Amino acid sequence: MGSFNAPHGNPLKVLEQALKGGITCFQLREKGPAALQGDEKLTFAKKCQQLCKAFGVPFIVNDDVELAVLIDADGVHVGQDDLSATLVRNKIGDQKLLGVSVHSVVEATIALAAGADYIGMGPVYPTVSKSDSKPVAGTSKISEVAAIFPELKIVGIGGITPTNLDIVMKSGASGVSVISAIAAAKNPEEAARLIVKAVQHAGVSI
Ligand code: TZP
Ligand code: MG
Repeated sequence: MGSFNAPHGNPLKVLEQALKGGITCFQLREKGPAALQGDEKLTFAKKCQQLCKAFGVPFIVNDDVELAVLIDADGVHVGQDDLSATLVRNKIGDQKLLGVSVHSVVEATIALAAGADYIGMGPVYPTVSKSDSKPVAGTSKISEVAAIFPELKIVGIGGITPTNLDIVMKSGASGVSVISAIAAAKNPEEAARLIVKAVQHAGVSI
């Protein structure tokens, strides 16, 4: 999430509640017209990082490699239109997590060769959180990539909720990534708890 994704409250409070609810990773996605800039972004990022540290949860920065290196984040996530994954890997070294958004087997192959630790795939369902998102992809590409790279960690994204994630996990995803299902929930802690529970349940029944 970014600071603008929390319609019902303070974004830091929302992050804290999500962490209490059991999220296992956090990605700061501070981009678009409402994004904080400069020092404000830096301060917000550091506060998010501190919260994540307190809960022992990895803190990943979307797109902004300089920021990630500056504050020693746990990782960086890039899309196909951002800095190339190879370049990012060279900049961050081999101790940080590298996530790459992909939409095909070819892109997944390239991401893996560049040293991606995980890939994001979507949008699985329609999303309100990304204005320039690609067409809805469903789960077929996730299944394809998972069949070819069974060890690769795939994270499904886009319109995911506790009630529609089962098929995403059963298609071969290792996890799911959400913005609005938690950040726009009236009770983010409970929303996170429900998602974690649904993911664990889906994992068990594979
Ligand atoms: N990439 C594909 S969909 C998406 C991103 C960043 C947004 C996901 O947000 P939500 O609210 O969980 O649909
Ligand atoms: Mg990006």
